[in-house]
Amino acid sequence: GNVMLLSNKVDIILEKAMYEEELTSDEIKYLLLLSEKDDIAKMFRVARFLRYKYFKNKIFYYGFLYFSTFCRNNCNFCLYRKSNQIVQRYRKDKKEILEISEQLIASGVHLIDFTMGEDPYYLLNDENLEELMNLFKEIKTKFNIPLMVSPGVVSEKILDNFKIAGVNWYACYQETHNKKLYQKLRINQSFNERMEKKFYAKKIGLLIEEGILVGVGETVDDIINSFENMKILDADQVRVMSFIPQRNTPMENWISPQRIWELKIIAVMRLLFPDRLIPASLDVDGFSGLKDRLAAGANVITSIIPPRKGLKGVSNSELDIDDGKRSTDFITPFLMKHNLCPANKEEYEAWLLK
Ligand code: SAM
Ligand code: MD0
Repeated sequence: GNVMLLSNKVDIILEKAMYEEELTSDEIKYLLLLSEKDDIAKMFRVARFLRYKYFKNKIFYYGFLYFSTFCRNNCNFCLYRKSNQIVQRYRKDKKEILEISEQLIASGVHLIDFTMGEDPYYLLNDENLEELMNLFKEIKTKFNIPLMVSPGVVSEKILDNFKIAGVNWYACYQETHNKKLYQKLRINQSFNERMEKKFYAKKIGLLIEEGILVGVGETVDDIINSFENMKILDADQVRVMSFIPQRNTPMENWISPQRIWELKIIAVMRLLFPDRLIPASLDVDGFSGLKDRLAAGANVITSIIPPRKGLKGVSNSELDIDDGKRSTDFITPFLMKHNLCPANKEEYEAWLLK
């Protein structure tokens, strides 16, 4: 009975989590360090229980439109870092962006994430930037769809303009909240500025997504520190992604971390942020990585990309894209098989207004 059950430390902590009582850092650490299969399975069950409490069996779909892969930065982990001369880059024009958006929307995504490298074409030219803002406005009025932008670090004025254009979300991942580690990953980029832009975005009424990259030399305490920062930011969507080594970059010979680490972090995020959005990204392990991430408590499928449009992913620039395995047609039957289903438009939009 209960007495037996609660004699286990893991059960005591998970019961607290289930009732949404605040966990101490030691308890969070204990969960992150779980190594017994049964214990981890129990944690995933509680994560799914909390997901069900807030979202029932409804999953959200995010289209991913990486419209420019040009970047002025030199992130050590990224394929698209400026110094990588061997990568073929593209910048989609207005017509292509509109067409792809329309196709994504018709396929049933709840949101489109417009992502770019820190492309000087937009960031250093007011006219081009204005055209981009107009494009977002046009997409908003034409299709009435929630929008996310992932443009990197931009000025407050640009964030204001995104808000005016009707953009809902600003995504900008810190990768780590350990300043020393951050400096090794995001070479010559200000830690504080990146954080401050998220606080500013939140202040002007944008929803924000914060995220961490794992397998890059972080400690368990770094992860706990990131959770604390996500709390302080009051992030609406929180994510973790396993690092994928990229050819011709300083970290190309690193070994990608074991996926159980990312999965445990997804589950702990669900316990700590039960009512927030947590992605299962198709970008890390493609379609085959979806099942485990959903089982760990994720509730948004991100990186849905239409095939054969010349679009790329970030961490897995090609995996599952052109054969259509990152499309809703392919994913929905799989969800149904696992007693989950795509939410409808109204359900997603109701969450945004909560
Ligand atoms: N350029 C913008 C920025 O840096 O914020 C937006 C897009 S950036 C390419 C999106 C995210 O992809 C990064 O913040 C990082 O978390 C993730 N990412 C990039 N390279 C990765 C890799 N090799 N493995 C896993 N995730 C990666
Ligand atoms: C994803 N590949 O959702 C995308 C990307 C950027 N906002 C998102 C990392 O997995």
